[in-house]
Parts: sequence; structure tokens; C-alpha cells
Amino acid sequence: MEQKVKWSEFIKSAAGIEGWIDDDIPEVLFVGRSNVGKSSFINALTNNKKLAKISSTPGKTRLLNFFDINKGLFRIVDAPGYGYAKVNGKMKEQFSDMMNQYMETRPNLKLVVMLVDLRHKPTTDDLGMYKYLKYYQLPVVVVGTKLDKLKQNEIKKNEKMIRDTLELKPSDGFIKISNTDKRNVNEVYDEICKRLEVNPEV
Ligand SMILES: Nc1nc2c(ncn2[C@@H]2O[C@H](COP(=O)(O)OP(=O)(O)OP(=O)(O)O)[C@@H](O)[C@H]2O)c(=O)[nH]1
Ligand SMILES: [Mg+2]
Repeated sequence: MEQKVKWSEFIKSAAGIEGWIDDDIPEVLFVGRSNVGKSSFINALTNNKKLAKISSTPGKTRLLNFFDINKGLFRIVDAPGYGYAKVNGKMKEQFSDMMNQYMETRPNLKLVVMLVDLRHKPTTDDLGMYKYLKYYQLPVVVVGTKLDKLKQNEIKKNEKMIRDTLELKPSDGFIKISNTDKRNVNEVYDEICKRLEVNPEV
């Protein structure tokens, strides 16, 4: 696979507004259920297995993690996953406060990539997240992960199930990927660059 991301670097983690970076670089927020493959995607895209931590204990991180892509072309913001049963009420509250604050007030936020597992019907949490993004009129690209786990005859069927369940708008992109075999990972990069109106060739 051609390597489109020539440079990537972990910048910092932040729990709230005091940790955000004060500049004009556009940010792409990655949201999705715990275990869907947000961190794996960041590693697949950057061809760096160690960049984002792939956690064996989901629901542990409560921070937003900022990554530089191609020296200031844009930043990826990796968010903790939602829908993890073991987080208690207090942690859930902290999570949503942090996420709401970021999504509702961050001027750098230009695009949200929402990841869903291609094998499953979107959950109530997924629906809630999608509705929330629409309510705040945030541009969304939906990325279906774990394409490698689907049988050929499930691909179209599952895409339709996800589109119908979320009631996807025609303006929202939908890209099916595998972080394992890297199928369509570069397509997500191209779509991000298109939405941000930045030059993908660096
Ligand atoms: N087969 C397959 N496995 C994947 C794919 N993407 C991620 N995984 C696996 O799914 C598990 C969770 O991946 P993560 O990238 O840590 O998921 P996450 O969304 O960052 O999870 P949280 O950080 O808990 O929110 C890991 O075991 C990955 O190896 C994929 O496209 N195909
Ligand atoms: Mg993660």
C-alpha cells in the first residue's frame, strides 16, 4: 500500500480545554464504541503500530489524544470509546463532559469520523452519537471497520443495515475498511483531505 502519511507524531493528551492547542490547524475527531478500531485505524493509516495505544482494557482512557499528521496538515484526535459497560456513572459523566465541551466549542474541529463495526447493527449509543453530531451540524464521515471479518454476501447487506439504522444522510460519507489488511484505509485519508480542503500530496 502506498504510504500517504509521510509523517505522524503523538503530540499530547488532554482532559479538557486547558490542554487544547492554540493554533489554526484543523482537527479530525475519531469517535465510536470501545473496541471498534479507532486507535487501530490511526496506526494503520500512519503505518506505525506504536502510535496509538491499542488497549486490552477498554474504557480506561478518559483523555483526548492529539496526533500530528504530515507536519501540520491536520491533527487526528483519538477519543475514548463509548458504550463500555464497566465504566461507572462518574466516569461516564466525565467522559461526556469532556466530549461535549470539545465537540461544542472547539473551533479547530472540522470533521468527525464516526467508526462503526461492520458486523453489528449500530447500538443505542451509536444512534445517540450520530444524532448528536447532526444536531450540532458537524460534518461526518462514517467508517465501517473489520471488513475482513465479513463474508462476501454480508458486505452489501450489512452496509444497508447500518445506513438504515443510523438514517445516514446522503451528504455523509460511508467507507468500509479493514485495519488488518488495510483495505480502503487510504480512501479515508483522501476523504478527510477533501473535506478539510487540504492537499493530500505532501
Ligand atoms: N479483524 C479486525 N480487527 C480489528 C480491526 N480494527 C481493530 N481491530 C481489533 O479490535 C480491537 C480493538 O481495537 P482498538 O483500535 O483498540 O479499538 P478502539 O476503538 O481504539 O477502542 P477504545 O480505545 O477502547 O475505544 C483490537 O484487538 C484490534 O486488533 C479490523 O479492521 N479488523
Ligand atoms: Mg483506542
